[in-house]
Amino acid sequence: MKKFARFAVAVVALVGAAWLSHGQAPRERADAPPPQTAKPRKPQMSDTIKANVYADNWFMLYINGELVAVDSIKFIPHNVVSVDLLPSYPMTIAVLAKDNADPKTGMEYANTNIGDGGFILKFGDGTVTSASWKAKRFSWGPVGHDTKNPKVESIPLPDNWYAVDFDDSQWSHAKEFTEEQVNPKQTYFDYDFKGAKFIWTDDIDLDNTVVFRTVVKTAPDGKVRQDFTNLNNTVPDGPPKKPKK
Ligand SMILES: [Ca+2]
Ligand SMILES: [Ca+2]
Repeated sequence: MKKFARFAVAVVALVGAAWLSHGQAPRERADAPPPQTAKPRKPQMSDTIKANVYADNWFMLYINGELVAVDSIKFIPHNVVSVDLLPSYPMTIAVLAKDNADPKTGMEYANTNIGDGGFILKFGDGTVTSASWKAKRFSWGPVGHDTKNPKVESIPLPDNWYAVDFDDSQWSHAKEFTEEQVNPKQTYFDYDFKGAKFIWTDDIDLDNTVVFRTVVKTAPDGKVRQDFTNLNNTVPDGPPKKPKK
């Protein structure tokens, strides 16, 4: 009986070892071929994401150091700019936003009114504006709400404010504002901004030129997307070349 028990244990061990070996995923086995890398291909529109942007009153948008959108209307009517983007992560987003303001008085409508700003953005990958973004003002006025003797203060915009490696670590975070505070026009409601927050620097009335920056490390919606950044360094899915004779 003892002999049979030892035999049974040995058989179970052998079968178990064989099963374990068989059950291993092929790429985990030493003799398996390396996993195939994705073949370079040309990007298609299905690889892009939609960017919806609304600014009171104007913006320019840089992604990874490249200019990708400029608001085509400086002042009114307030418009939504909707463009296609080919995303690449990490994604550095930098925005120059301006409230409509006379550069000498900080006011609008023939220097009779202090206008307010506001900026909101949503990308098809789930990227949205929020207080997690960095923000800094570069021009503000009329200082102290003094409309009788209006003065504007400004600091120069750094040359590389939109660059990926620009250091914004000392900047404050953006402040979120409600829809009621910004009071966007109807066109805003015709586009998808769900989950995005209106942002500006601290004073939505007096701060007239501001810069926002953020880095989106991975796609917020979790979708894995091919990176086409170095497309010009490869020959994507072209027909095989004829061998030279
Ligand atoms: Ca203003
Ligand atoms: Ca405005």
